[in-house]
Amino acid sequence: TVKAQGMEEMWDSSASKKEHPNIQWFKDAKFGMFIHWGLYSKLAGTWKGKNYYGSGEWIMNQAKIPVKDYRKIAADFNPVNFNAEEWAQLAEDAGVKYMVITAKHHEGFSMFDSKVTGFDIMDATPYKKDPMKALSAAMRKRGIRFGFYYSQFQDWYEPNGGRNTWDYDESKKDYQSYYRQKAIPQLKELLTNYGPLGIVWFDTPGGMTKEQTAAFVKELRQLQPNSLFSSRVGQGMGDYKDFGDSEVPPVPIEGAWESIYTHNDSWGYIAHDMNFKSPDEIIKLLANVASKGGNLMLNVGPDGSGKIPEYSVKYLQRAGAWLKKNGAGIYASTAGFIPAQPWGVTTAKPGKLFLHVFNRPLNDTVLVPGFTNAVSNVYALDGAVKLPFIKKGEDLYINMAAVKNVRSPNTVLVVEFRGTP
Ligand code: FHN
Repeated sequence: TVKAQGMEEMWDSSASKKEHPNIQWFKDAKFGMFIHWGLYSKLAGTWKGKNYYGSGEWIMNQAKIPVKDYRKIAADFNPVNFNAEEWAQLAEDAGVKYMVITAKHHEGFSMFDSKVTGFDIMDATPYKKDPMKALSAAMRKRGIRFGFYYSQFQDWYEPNGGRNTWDYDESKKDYQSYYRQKAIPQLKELLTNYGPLGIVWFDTPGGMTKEQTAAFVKELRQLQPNSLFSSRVGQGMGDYKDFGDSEVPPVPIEGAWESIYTHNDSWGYIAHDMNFKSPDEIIKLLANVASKGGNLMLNVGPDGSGKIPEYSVKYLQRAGAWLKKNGAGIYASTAGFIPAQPWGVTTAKPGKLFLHVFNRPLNDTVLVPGFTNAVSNVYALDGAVKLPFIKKGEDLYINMAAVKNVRSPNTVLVVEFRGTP
């Protein structure tokens, strides 16, 4: 494995950096659900009859919608189909171990009950309920960690928030006053009113020096020392590394980290985006990320009524069904010590190497080269089917003909061995 460097300039991967004492659950989790949900979900990728594509949550910026028009969307935002139990049940069925949802994205709208602003779901919409209260409770009930995404710098609604250049003059902004008056008090609300949070997921840092970021982190940490902060808090801080959007590192990486992916092409709901990753693609992506030692956090974008797109529901459930049988090769695993092969990738646990066979060899013979340890047993995880093997020097040959399910997107074979690799 190598240290994460150069992948995201701000991340401090020095060995001297102490790990967060509560990091182990995150390292073991492997699979998380990301949710982008806000006023943009109601626009669904369309503004004044024009269709936008790519990132639904960026529509205010793409269409340069003035704040005075954007705020009106809230008056019609009424997600009556939102059902916290259904969302939490989907998370459980999908087999994710954590969920992170947008409390406030760049648009500046608060999807929670905030006393700091009137531009929140309680005050500005007919819905007048706090969906985050219900969701955090439903997740806790199921023992799945819950966390908030919070756009700490970009806030296109506020005159002093980052990056709205169509209403405000960026050079005249006082970012510090925005941090003092909105971001910090809101983060305090989130860290106080929703029980223990697994993660606070920051995004697109800006407007703070290293010293200011350190003070910001320190102040917030006091409220929930057990909660993990993502690396996008900026300035090399945070408890684990997030790679760029839709990025998997090419080689195994040490330490706690996460790859983040959209399910279709957008984070926020776009009605005309039907490019959903199939269950097979999700299963392979998850194994690929795990084989490098990281977590996959996969996003879904509910619509403005509060419904998660049916393809996200169906496909995540199918991925979850695979995980029920094959999760031992994913959860709590570490990067595989055998690099990617023509047939697939590997993950590991003490005394076990998991072969994730994506491309079943036509002769049913899986070659694992460079395997130095003595092998005691080989079997397919699903059904515990024992498989014959031979070792020729450091080449391990496994015959998987006895595995009958030829359609599986990822057949996991377990190699039990003696000693340390
Ligand atoms: O600009 C955002 C984007 O809308 C989305 O939230 C992603 C998710 O990782 N983060 C930012 C871009 O990196």
